[in-house]
Amino acid sequence: MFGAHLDGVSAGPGINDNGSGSATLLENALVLAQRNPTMTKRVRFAWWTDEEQGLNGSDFYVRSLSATQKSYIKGYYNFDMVASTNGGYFINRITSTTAAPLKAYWDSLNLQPEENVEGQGRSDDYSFQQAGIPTSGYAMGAGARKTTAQATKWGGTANSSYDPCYHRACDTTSNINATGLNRSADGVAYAIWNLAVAATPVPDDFSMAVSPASGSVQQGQSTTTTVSTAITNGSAQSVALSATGAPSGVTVTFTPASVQSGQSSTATLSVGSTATPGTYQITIVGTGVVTRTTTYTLTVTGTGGCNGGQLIVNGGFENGTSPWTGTTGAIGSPAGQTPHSGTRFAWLSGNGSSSTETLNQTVTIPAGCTSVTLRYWLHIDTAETTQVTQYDKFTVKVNNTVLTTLSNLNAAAGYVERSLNLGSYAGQQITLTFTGTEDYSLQTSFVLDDVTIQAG
Ligand SMILES: [Ca+2]
Ligand SMILES: [Ca+2]
Repeated sequence: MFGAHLDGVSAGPGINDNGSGSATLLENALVLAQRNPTMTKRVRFAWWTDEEQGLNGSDFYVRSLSATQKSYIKGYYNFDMVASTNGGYFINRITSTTAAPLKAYWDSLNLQPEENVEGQGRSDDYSFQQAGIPTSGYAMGAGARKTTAQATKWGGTANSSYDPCYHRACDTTSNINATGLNRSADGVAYAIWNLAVAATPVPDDFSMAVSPASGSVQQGQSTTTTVSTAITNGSAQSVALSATGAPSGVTVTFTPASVQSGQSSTATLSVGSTATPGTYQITIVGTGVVTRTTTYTLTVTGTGGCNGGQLIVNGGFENGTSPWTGTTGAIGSPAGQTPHSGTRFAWLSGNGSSSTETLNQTVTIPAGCTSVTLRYWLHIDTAETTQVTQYDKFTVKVNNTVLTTLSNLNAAAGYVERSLNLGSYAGQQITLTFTGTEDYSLQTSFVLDDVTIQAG
């Protein structure tokens, strides 16, 4: 955030005509300005009251800021007395980093600026300085007298005040140094541009959202949702809408089919009678100059009223260990085994000594679902050499009833997807348990990943 304090003068933009000086730096910035500039910092202009009475306006403002708000202000720039008729070119804290762009601009005009000694602690930058905020600014001088050396360098009258009408009745709109004001205004524009505008413009862009973001639809029915777009940079663009990820039997149509970014469309999701119950992530795609997406979660329910979907949480073991219970230390990404997908998995057994390790998760199978399928990917390797005896075992249990038993006899390279029909548990809360049990020697590893229960 920057501040501007104009004292005794009224500064217009005036950033094109640079008087007698070279405008190379500013003209470069203005060329960029015609190319859709992207602000990278916020700029706030402020005009302060009561400066002469003790910096009252700026002091009140700075005191009203919290420590956090003060920390947001990366630089405060003061512009006070910037059109003095016998003036010089002064910069507050001229060697500071904050002053650098102001100095660079006046240097480009070969103005040989000097430190603003006369103005130190006397204007509104002082309020910010006292709060630890970096400050700088331009000034052309007030009641102090121009030296002979300064008159030689800048012109004007030596041994006369920078502003002969300072705090006098003759300080009217006639008492303005238009050239100095112009150079100051140009330097302000140059500094703000260089501090707050991206070097490379960011192209037009937009975001997308959908409301509601999810819905449950019975086979043979349909629902609608509103797809909204918002301009996030630059100007509006034409956005064509489409959808991907809809399962067989589900169609998504948009009314209208394309919008100008900033406008909305209605998406209709029609679920045919042949659509498979379950939960699907449908990606709504907006294609313009750039492509943006948002996601709608559609749950297809059977005509029997099943409110199905995928029921296992963290079945890929990618998000910590919750809600799995039991030997949760088996979950991770240790060396020696690889995931089926992602980076993590569950490695039951593999100790080569007598042990039992389990992982449990409790889920509720919705009532009315006719299709309930447990799927999991399992890799088994073993140091056992027998072709006939199950020394080390892996079981899948529901509520302590063993539904599947595998063992060292099922060892094979890579993962194998296995499934179980849990349709008989519809309407029940069940605890699913995977167990690895080893005998006293020769390890067998049961490596589990991507567990799902799809109910529909
Ligand atoms: Ca995984
Ligand atoms: Ca063994």
